[in-house]
Amino acid sequence: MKRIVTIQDISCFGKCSITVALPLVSAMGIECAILPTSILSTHTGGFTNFTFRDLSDDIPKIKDHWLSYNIGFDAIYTGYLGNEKQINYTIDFINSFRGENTLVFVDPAMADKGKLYAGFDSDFPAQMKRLCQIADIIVPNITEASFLLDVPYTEEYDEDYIRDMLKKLCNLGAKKAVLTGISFEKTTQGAYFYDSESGEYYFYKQGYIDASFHGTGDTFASVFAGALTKGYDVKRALRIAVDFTVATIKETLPDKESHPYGTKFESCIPQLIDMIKD
Ligand code: PXL
Repeated sequence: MKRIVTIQDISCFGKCSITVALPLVSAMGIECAILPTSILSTHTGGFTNFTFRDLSDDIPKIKDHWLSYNIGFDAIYTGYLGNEKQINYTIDFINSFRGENTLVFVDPAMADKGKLYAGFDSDFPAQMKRLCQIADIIVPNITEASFLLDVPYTEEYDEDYIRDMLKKLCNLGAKKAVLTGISFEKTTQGAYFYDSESGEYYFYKQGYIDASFHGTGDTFASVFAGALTKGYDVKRALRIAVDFTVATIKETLPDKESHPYGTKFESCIPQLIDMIKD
């Protein structure tokens, strides 16, 4: 059985990060170890006065304990990290556990719709950039990519702009990059992939849905990381991740008002299992 470790926060209520990654990765038949970097009462979007317990100092201790047991991982999947210290410890963790065949998958979860998430200062993207530099694959949305590249955020772009952005993202150090939430026309949205080693691009889109829910980036990243870890080629993995994320959004649309904090992804898990039947 393949094994992923996911390094990100636990948001106790709100469906994102570990509470999304753990069930989805498990449903894909992959063992999912967790390294919680902080515990929040809720995620930081749409809630105020949330609690934040910083678990940074546990990260090296957990790392050392796992090393003493020779525990290994097929993939290291990182998501939301709360501060520079967590990024430094995560880089150190990757350096300790990375083997020849370990997939290092980085979701630089820090921003959306042109803005950094609550609690991050303007220096944070430079820190996240250091983590992206050592990844095999990074999966920013266009806001995160703009912060990583230090260019102004824009919703007006064409295919050349996106291809150039993907190249620049790979120039940071990652071999592959995916830009999520890409819309060249009002009716569609998808994910654009670039492999800097082969020079190949691939865009996979679905119909545009005019609604946004928290945690959909984490749903995409968890399923994409899972499918890559299973050994699926990137295009197939990307299609599964996009299709599943869209399915969770469609599932939640009728309850949009009562579910702004997350999707009803749980009801879609049987679909995910179907999608990965070989
Ligand atoms: O979904 C990304 C995410 C993860 N963790 C926390 C967040 C967010 C997005 O807002 O606030 C704590």
